[in-house]
Amino acid sequence: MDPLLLHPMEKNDMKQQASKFRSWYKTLVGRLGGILSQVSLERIVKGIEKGQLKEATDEIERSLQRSKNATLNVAVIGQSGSGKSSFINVLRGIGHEETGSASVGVVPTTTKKTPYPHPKCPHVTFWDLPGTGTPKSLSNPYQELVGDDKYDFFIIISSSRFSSNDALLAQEIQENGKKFYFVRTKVDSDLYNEKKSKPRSFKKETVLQQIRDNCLINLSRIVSEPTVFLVSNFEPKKFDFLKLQETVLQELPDEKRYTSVLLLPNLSESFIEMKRDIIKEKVWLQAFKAAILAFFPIMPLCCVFNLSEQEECLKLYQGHFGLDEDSVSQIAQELGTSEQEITSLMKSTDFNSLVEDDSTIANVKKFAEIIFSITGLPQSSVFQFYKVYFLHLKFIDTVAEDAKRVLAKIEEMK
Ligand SMILES: Nc1nc2c(ncn2[C@@H]2O[C@H](COP(=O)(O)OP(=O)(O)OP(=O)(O)O)[C@@H](O)[C@H]2O)c(=O)[nH]1
Ligand SMILES: [Mg+2]
Repeated sequence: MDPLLLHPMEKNDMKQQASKFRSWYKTLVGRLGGILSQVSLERIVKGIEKGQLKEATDEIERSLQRSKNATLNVAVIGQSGSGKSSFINVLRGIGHEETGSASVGVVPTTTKKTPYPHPKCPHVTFWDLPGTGTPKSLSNPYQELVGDDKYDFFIIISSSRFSSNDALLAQEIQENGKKFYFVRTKVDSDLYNEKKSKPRSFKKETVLQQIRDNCLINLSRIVSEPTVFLVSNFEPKKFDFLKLQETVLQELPDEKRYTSVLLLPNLSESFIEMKRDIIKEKVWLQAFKAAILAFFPIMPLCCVFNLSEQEECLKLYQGHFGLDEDSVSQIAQELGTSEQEITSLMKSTDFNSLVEDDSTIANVKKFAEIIFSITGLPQSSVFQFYKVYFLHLKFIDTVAEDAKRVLAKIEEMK
């Protein structure tokens, strides 16, 4: 049973309620982890166990605020021309020729440390650092470029054989107690070149393995369990791009995960699922907090159902899944089709039918009746509260399914 039905009237039952909360929370959290850190989860469980519900809800609020305000600074560093700026553009979902993109070129291009905030979230910044290994490059790139300590982690970009510069950077980052991910770019052109030069013996997997092994052998002299991600900045759906993003998300501090998941491009069904999981988790935590507080006499379960507010929320979810008006028009343009063709795949464009959906209303009635029978809280406010809660779950599911259909269409048409 959904612990939104938890009620502190049954004081002797609070241990059971706390364990219900813990197991329910585990079912909400995707395989990458969720919004609550282990420490916060334990504090909330303890609060419920002891009947100190205000402490539990305060902890939920603190976690939600931390995840909302989290900043992320990622430094991208490596040999000149290795594809750092191109890589940053891919992460920001910006074409190399678009306004605001990082400049990309065949000659040394990035000459000073440049911050590139994510267009959808200014709290997340990618730092494009000038390339190493050119006549103008610095003698000790780490000390001179990195200097301060503001970065959450580094991405070392390399586009050819593992070099002494790559080794130096990896070592310096490691010695400074920072995390790095090693990314080998341009594997598309390696495959092309190998196929051209050895058409009879060419095997894609063998070439990729050779590249991977070369990096791994060299990195293993610096870190104990090295990982290498092979990517092409021209084909981010292929090779290890998705794996890299998943790995980073898994290893990020919990409070930074929510924002980072929302910024994932809709490159795969699994990314769409990750977004769905974490947005639902946030909605549930907010509802859980409100439901508990409602048992305090001074805090009624006040929730006014306002249609235009709900419509705004639906738009917000569409934005999280890359289906806002601007994104739809960009997708249509890229596919050489009309916006109408894309919106015809989206059920979330029909706000009214989502609001009037029978299954949502049935769920609302069921929950509201149970709560009323336990607490005697005014039925109308309980009804409104659950209506907003279930409607948001419906919005999120519908937009996520829309995103999958649009993704399939993009794949079909490309
Ligand atoms: N084939 C291929 N070319 C790439 C890839 N990534 C970047 N390039 C090309 O490599 C060249 C250099 O890319 P940049 O992104 O400017 O490299 P950079 O590391 O930022 O270079 P500097 O700013 O000079 O240090 C450009 O011509 C890009 O189009 C890739 O994954 N595959
Ligand atoms: Mg550059």
